Amino acid sequence: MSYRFDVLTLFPALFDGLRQESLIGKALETQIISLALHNWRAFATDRHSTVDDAPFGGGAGLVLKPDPLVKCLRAEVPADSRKILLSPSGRRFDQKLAQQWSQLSGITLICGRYEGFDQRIEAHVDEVVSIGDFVLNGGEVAAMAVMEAVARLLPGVIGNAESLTEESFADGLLEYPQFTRPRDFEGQTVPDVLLSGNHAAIAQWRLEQRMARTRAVRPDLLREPVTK
Ligand code: 6GU
Repeated sequence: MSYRFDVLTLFPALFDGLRQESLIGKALETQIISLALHNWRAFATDRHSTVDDAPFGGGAGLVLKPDPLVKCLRAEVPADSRKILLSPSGRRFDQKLAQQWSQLSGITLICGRYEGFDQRIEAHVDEVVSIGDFVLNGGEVAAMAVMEAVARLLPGVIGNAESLTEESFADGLLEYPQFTRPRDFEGQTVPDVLLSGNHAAIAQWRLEQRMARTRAVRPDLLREPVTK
């Protein structure tokens, strides 16, 4: 059984590149995942296929109307799929959520555009999620980020399963620095310990590097409970 991604978007062509290239493209090809794109404009009922309208109470911009979007959800998305609304006002997406969602049979990602959603749409989703403290014009790029974070945790998507447990965030620390040939790149040399063949010393050095890097760049992670 494929892990099923459903994506509601007014701009399905934005997903063309992702479907053909990348880890997602490969996982689609091997049918580890499937991707169903739904343009809910098809569920608008007026002559101009309107999906947005002016906000009650006034203000700038347009708000996504609830009816075509909710109709699309009901008609085209499996009832048991976890429905996630992508919005800068949502709870922050993280590795722990990616882990949890990778255990499901699939998720539905709903991409907003314009200035926001009619609040009543929230009653029809399970979760509202943001990918960070910045504003995108729409949820599409956020949906792609979530898809990639989830898909790479599925069995068979990443060749080397060990790289999943060793990488940043798997245990709440950033990754250690990596080096490959040449040993001397324009005067920058590889740390001696990595050439020593002493595996215990290498493991110790890498752990120290991870802690130092996390303390310097992301001290907030050291105060968070371990995400496993
Ligand atoms: Cl999920 N959507 C939008 N429009 N902007 C965002 C975001 C999502 N996450 C961070 N910024």
